[in-house]
Amino acid sequence: MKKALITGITGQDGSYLAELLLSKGYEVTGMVRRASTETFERIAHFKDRLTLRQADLLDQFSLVKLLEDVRPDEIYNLAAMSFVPTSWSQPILTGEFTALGVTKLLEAMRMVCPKAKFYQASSSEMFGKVLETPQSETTPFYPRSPYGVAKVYGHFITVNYRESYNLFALSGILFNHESPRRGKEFVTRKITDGVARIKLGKQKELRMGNLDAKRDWGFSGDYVRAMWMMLQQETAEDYVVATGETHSVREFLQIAFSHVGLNYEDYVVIDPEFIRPAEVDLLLGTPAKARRNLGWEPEVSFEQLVTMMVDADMARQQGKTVTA
Ligand code: NAP
Ligand code: G4F
Repeated sequence: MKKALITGITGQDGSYLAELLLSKGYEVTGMVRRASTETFERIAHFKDRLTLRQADLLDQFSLVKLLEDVRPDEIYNLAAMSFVPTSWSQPILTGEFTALGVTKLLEAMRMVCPKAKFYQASSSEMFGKVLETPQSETTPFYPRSPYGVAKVYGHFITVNYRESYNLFALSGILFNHESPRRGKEFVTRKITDGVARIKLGKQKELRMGNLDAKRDWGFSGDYVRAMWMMLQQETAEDYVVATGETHSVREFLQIAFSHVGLNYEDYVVIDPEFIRPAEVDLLLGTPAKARRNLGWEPEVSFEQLVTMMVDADMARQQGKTVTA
């Protein structure tokens, strides 16, 4: 039985990845940080099949101890401060978690289990003010937020540990991916939650930022499959994971509201509070390498993603349990 360690298991991707690995027969350990209230909502429906261990990306010794105890075959480093606007209000903490945290975990792996395979959650946010379109594994980075800068550090320290110490360490450069488990502060879930509440008369308007920003949006369930596939290869290489389509926030709004028979223009109010100090205007990735080397394909279309999220939020707002 293979052993996997997932940092960030309580997050969107961690929960889908854990379910995928369990379905493949892995013994899965999730790293969680201590909190006064547990944040296990996304993993509650299969928590009894996991081992959860407390450690923190900020605490080197806790990581070493964790790896000594678990001795994983595969390590998926998904934990990070992942919300771009918070990276402007907490830039130093973002760097500690999202950048230096990667080095701490790589160092622990180098010391304790150098034969393990390591996945780093890199991001299309590293392309920022894009230098070419579509973006691929060879597109230079131009990050536009403290989060993007921290992810560039995490990306290159992973490349460096691979090249310097011959570790099997790689990065997935994942474009935006969403699901009914997405945090409510991200634009897609903010919209689908808002649509459901407006439809049911619980909310009157939806306050938004830049509607012209474009993103290459996919489904988290498809993307965690790509993470696993990368670690099953003979050689460690970095991969872009994207759908190859880009859509604006406005298009997302149109589909989401019209799915419940409403017109977004009647409810959306532009609020300067949600405009960022620097914007990433357009992201569009090419998954050609992932398709060629891994045989990976996304299975959920943009429209299916939007309607799946609206349906899940409608069900939640009506008091139903959603585990999708
Ligand atoms: P998420 O839902 O925000 O989950 C983040 C996870 O990191 C949570 O489990 C959180 O734990 C944990 N975490 C944060 N700081 C930690 C610390 N100091 N020690 C231990 N755990 C910590 O993010 P996601 O959408 O699943 O994304 C997973 C990863 O992929 C992140 O690294 C993100 O930056 C990256 N990424 C995401 C996307 C995307 O579109 N979703 C695209 C590219 C890259 P708590 O529950 O305790 O807060
Ligand atoms: O959903 P978002 O907050 O995601 P963003 O900034 O693209 O970051 C996400 O994707 C990255 C991959 O590229 C990940 F690395 C990162 O961890 C995260 O998962 O915003 C998307 C777009 C932005 O252009 C933003 O300006 O939506 C625009 N937007 C417009 N109104 C809004 C809003 N974003 C949010 N969060 N809230 C709004 O009201």
